[in-house]
Amino acid sequence: MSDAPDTFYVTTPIYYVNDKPHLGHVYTTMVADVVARYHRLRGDDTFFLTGVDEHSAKVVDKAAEMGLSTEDWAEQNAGAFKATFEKLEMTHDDFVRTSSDHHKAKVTEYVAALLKSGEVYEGEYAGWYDAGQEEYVPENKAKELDYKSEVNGKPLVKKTEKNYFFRLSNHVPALLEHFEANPGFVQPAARRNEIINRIKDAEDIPISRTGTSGWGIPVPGDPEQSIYVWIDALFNYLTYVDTPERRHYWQSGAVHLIAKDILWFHASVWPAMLMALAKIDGYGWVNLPKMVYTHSYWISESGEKMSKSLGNFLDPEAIDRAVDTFGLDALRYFLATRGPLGTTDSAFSADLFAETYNADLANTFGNSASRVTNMIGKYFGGVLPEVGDGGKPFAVADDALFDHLKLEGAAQLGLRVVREQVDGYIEATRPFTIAKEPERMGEVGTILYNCAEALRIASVLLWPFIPDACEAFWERIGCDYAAQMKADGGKGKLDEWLAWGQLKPGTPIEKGDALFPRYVAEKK
Ligand code: ME8
Repeated sequence: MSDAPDTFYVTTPIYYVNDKPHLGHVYTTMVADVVARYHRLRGDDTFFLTGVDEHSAKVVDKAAEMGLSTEDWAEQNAGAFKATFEKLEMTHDDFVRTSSDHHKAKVTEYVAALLKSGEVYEGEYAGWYDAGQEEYVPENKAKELDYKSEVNGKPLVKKTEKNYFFRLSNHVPALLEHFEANPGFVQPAARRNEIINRIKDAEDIPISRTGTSGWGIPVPGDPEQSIYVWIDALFNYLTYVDTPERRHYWQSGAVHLIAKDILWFHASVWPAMLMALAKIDGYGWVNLPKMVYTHSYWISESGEKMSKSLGNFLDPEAIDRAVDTFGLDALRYFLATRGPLGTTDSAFSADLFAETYNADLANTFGNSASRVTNMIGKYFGGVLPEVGDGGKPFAVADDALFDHLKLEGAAQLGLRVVREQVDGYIEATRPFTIAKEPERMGEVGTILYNCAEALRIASVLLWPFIPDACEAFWERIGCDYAAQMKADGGKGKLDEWLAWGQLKPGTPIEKGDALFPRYVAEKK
């Protein structure tokens, strides 16, 4: 199923700590988590990075509004992000805080090198500024937008300041060449075309701000200026792996997962800064990311008021409500398989959530697991029967689904095994009918062994999406995979665990409670 062990580095945006995490933040981190879990299982030397972006003026403003120091407010929200990700069983290998000493020292070092090389220079900037986004908007774009924020509709303001600039314009030809030579750099393809058109007219960009009340990283040699939060933030992907032990992750080609709101920075400014850095002595090892994968948004369901059971889907409490109602696995499964990974937004619908849960989890994996363990209980006293001559091995092919973020397809692989190799097979062979003839119990045993084995294989495929249920199931069928998952994410076990015939006849099989009890909507 896979080639030689690879190195895999996946990142999420680092989120602003002006408030607590909401479901949108959880989404990108959960997608990265599902993908990282798969890569570890496949045997890749995997590094998964998520975290928070602290030096934003939004944080300063919100802290003042709350009557707290900026540090305390940032600390509190960084803690909330960390706690949420832990509660949701994310398997990130490190958690970025841009206020950390390592990050600040590295950003200072990179900007000093860029200044010295002339890639960053001092100048004066006058332009249209979107205060909500902390972003300057180029004249042509500002005009197009009628001088209003693309995001919140508030008027853009004219701002003049002394700034340090990055020579983005110098890198336009190289960027365009890179896009040409690497069609997979920005995905999906439709996003790539948007960016190419915009890069053509790229001008130099300011990368510093005048005085943000001591919050932020000072420009080396000019403490009156602080490094613009976006530049500080983008560098996180590099600073956190810029150590002798981790540098190979960077060099393997990062996979950046982001949403469409922040594509411009990731597809133009970021690679250009890396190109500039790579030309400087001592940074020859700095290469470009492999891919910037840009998903769309979760949006509220049009036409429908806030749903009773899930409430306003994006607010921080929505995460707890979804977990309380359906369970953590179900939230992870729904977000990963029904989310806006492509170029269209997804409506977060409570009905679709319940439907997906019942169809894919309760009625498929959960129901088949109950059926098969029940029959083993009933006909074989809860002991896995011998498989006769009718052992029914099958192979699964994944077609690089995870590499292309085809998460719904990847989950369907596991479900298809359940539907075809268990449900369909039981319908075709009818073990409950055969079991009425005592001399045919050998046949029944073979059928149930085949079913248990198929469910085990399906659970390996489904584990990145529903790890808790799969681990509970393994416990019931006497597999020790959970301990290995805990130890090293099941590193490199995929091929072995997908191979037919791992379960040993004679193993006690436990029925247990339903893995996914059917959800019945409360009466409205
Ligand atoms: O932009 N649907 O941080 P941020 C899907 N700090 N994803 C969503 C979403 C939604 N409705 N809402 C938010 C920043 N997201 C910067 C990033 S990176 C160097 C710096 C996710 O807190 C999505 O991943 O505004 C989006 O890109 C990100 O949250 C924005 O988070």
